[in-house]
Amino acid sequence: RPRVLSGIQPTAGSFHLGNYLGAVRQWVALQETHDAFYMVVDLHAITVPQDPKELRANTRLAAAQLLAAGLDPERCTLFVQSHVPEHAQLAWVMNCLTGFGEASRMTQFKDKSARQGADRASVGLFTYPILQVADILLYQANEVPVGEDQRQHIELTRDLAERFNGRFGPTFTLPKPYILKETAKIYDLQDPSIKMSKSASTPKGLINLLDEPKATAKKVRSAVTDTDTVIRFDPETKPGVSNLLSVYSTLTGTAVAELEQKYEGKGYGALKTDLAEVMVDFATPFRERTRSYLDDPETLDAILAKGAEKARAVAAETLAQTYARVGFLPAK
Ligand code: AQP
Repeated sequence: RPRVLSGIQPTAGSFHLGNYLGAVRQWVALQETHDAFYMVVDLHAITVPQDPKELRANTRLAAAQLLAAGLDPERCTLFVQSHVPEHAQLAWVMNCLTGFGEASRMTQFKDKSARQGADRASVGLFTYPILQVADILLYQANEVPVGEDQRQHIELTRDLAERFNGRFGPTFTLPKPYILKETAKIYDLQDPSIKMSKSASTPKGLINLLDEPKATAKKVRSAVTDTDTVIRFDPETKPGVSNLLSVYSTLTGTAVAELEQKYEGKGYGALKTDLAEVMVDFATPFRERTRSYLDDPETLDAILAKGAEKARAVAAETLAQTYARVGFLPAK
């Protein structure tokens, strides 16, 4: 079975619709066909200031949401990144292989540091794509299911893997991004020119899966569309409506063309009211399942402990091989 690896940050508490449709939904499907490793990336979460108590709680919350979304610990390896120390260890080696200019070209860093103020951005934020390189290479992943915003980091991963392999001998598998066109980028409901994001979206533009259903329905009903009234999928000229159609189509498994037909001659109001209902029908059981996993932290922690053990077995082997290739003297 080919291997997949991906991660999600525990930073914000609730997953948002972009995280779910862009990434987590694919994770659930891929555990059936792939040897799948999924993690809550708490090391990435400290690239911005964090509250320790919240980080701990949010790490469990992220794991609970992944299980609620349908990850099955019998079918995949689910773990917390900091439970596998090899991530930070391999990241150091990768840091030393990356050019300063190369790292400076990462658009995610540019966006995030601009939002924080360049002086306040940490070196960790600057090097986080390189930690991500280590995350992927440690597991010799063939594919990485992510949203479009992560494509550049997968390219960096391939570049560094090739560089390492060229310099020290074949060591790492070159991974490919696994990005589904329809859900590669879910847009902000109030500003469909930007991606839905925990840090850049306004509360009204962002759908958190754990929000109150009433609040979710209201956000969908007040989504920005356009002055036209025609319901047609055309991301160029009708980004707001097209975003709603993508979400609707994916959550219900209905083709976009079918939705266009269904809403022909009806206004945006009808589309939004129905989509609000679809969203609530999806989010309500998701919230309940998340809650039930959180109510039993012992079971949750045991799942994560078992996952970390499985992950470490793979990670330790890759790290040992890397250290040997680099020329570190083995500890006796
Ligand atoms: N709007 C989106 N559309 C499609 N996919 C998305 N992802 C995030 N936003 C969208 C994908 O979700 C996965 C996990 O996200 P993460 O929180 O760990 O990473 P992130 O990029 O930091 O998420 P945000 O909300 O976009 O955070 P900020 O605001 O900090 O940039 C990833 O696979 C990501 O592609």
